[in-house]
Amino acid sequence: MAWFALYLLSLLWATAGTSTQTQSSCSVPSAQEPLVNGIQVLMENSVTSSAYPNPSILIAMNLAGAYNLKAQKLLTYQLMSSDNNDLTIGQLGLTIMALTSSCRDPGDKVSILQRQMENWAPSSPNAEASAFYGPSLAILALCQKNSEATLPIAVRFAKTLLANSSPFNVDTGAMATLALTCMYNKIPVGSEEGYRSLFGQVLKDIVEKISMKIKDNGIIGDIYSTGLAMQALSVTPEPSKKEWNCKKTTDMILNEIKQGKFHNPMSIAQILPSLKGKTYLDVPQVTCSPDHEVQPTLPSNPGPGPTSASNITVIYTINNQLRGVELLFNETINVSVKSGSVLLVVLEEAQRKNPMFKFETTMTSWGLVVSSINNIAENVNHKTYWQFLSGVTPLNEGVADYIPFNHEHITANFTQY
Ligand code: B12
Ligand SMILES: *[C@@H]1O[C@H](CO)[C@@H](O)[C@H](O)[C@H]1NC(C)=O
Ligand SMILES: *[C@@H]1O[C@H](CO)[C@@H](O)[C@H](O)[C@H]1NC(C)=O
Ligand SMILES: *[C@@H]1O[C@H](CO)[C@@H](O)[C@H](O)[C@H]1NC(C)=O
Ligand SMILES: *[C@@H]1O[C@H](CO)[C@@H](O)[C@H](O)[C@H]1NC(C)=O
Repeated sequence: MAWFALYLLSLLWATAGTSTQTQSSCSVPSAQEPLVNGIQVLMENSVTSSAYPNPSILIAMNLAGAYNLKAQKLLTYQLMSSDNNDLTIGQLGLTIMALTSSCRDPGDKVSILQRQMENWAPSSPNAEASAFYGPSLAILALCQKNSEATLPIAVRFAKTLLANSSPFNVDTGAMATLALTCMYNKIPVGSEEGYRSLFGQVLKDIVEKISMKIKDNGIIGDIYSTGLAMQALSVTPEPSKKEWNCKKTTDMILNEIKQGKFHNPMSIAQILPSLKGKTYLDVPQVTCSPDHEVQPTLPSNPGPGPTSASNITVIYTINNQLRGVELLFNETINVSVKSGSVLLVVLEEAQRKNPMFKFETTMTSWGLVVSSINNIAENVNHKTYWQFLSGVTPLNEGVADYIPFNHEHITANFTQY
């Protein structure tokens, strides 16, 4: 009997041990640190006076500890002088957090965002999940600046989220978790229990949905949502029933970094905090030490990859079955490009061969978006965009990053989200 009790106790001890262990043994092993430094340097070096001033990059470099102080300064000044009228609520939220992480006063940006969020309502009662991504960023930023004034805004947001039934999106769920966790942690003492139970309930709901997206290999959603999901799962006051093996996820991401999947600076900005044990909730606590440059240990160069001069053929279809009855089209072209070219080169070559394939792009934080093909343009009000597919599977990278293989069938399909 006593033996059995002891056995049970040791079992309990073992499980308790492993659950804390999964959290703490989750940091990047020191042998792999140069790999992480390598992508951080890549991200920081993407900052130039002509590049898109990306607040997510400033947040990531400040959370990680910046190496390139010139880039840090340049980006800080670019963001300080950005015109508030050109920014969406999500971009304002990111810019406020970015300036805060550089120990700068975001000035009137906070009150402007506050006013905009007081008037916020979802575009429709059943808006698509990603419509909550920008508002989550806004609430996260406002929560860090003035949580008490943000309370009514966050309550309305949480209730809308709870009522929404559109398909779940991991990136958005993660950002909403960060925003509502910030609010949850700052509920004023002595206020009604209602706040705690509302935020708690929504957090429980979202975190459960994020856990459902944890794959056997550790990836949460897809590789580009994993960084944000890791942040969410590591801060939430409402852990899910399904256990999360953080080490497995970290190892998988390190592997993907080795495969070169994180070269887009924005993809690095979204994964780096998690690899450094940081989250967006740490932004107000960043300490800005006096300028002294630290040199990172970098990975030994693997040398240039296999360069093959041969060409590949890509089958490229543009399909619009949505807009302008007399404008419907479904055209296919075979394009020959140098092996290893990104998809953008295929689009350029198609356009050169046949004017019907002409296209336009817009610059964003993730790089170039294909905004128009054959005069049919994406439209936020109609929720239309050009979706890119390989066969029938949507691509998980944009045209400037994705590298097609020989005889791949790429389709640009005009569709709705
Ligand atoms: C919302 C959203 C969209 C919306 C954007 C429009 C809108 N009105 O909301 C729509 C549905 C159009 C969209 C399209 C695509 N998206 Co998207 N999108 C997002 C999401 C969930 C949030 C973006 C956001 O609101 N950011 C907040 C605001 C404040 O920041 P912002 O810089 O102003 O945001 C703009 C850019 O993010 C841009 N954008 C959105 N998606 C993409 C994708 C690429 C490749 C580029 C260059 C720009 C871009 O649109 C935003 C609004 O203008 C992110 C998730 C994430 N982790 O970032 C994925 C995300 C950025 N998208 C992604 C992808 C893959 C795509 C598509 C390529 C999918 C496809 N197969 O076609 C297409 C773009 C195709 C094209 N025509 O070039 C990936 C990018 C991964 C990568 N390594 O490149 C992400 C990270 C999702 C993921 N986890 O995989 N997207
Ligand atoms: C468009 O063309 C492709 C390739 O020729 C074909 O497989 C597809 O069925 C067509 N789609 C429509 C809607 O006509
Ligand atoms: C395009 O390539 C496909 C497969 O590689 C081939 O079957 C088709 O005949 C080609 N079409 C043209 C117009 O060259
Ligand atoms: C090879 O691809 C390039 C574009 O990358 C193109 O200009 C050239 O014509 C192609 N060569 C052949 C033989 O098709
Ligand atoms: C292309 O878009 C149309 C219009 O939204 C949609 O009906 C169709 O299913 C899409 N095709 C693919 C392959 O996703």
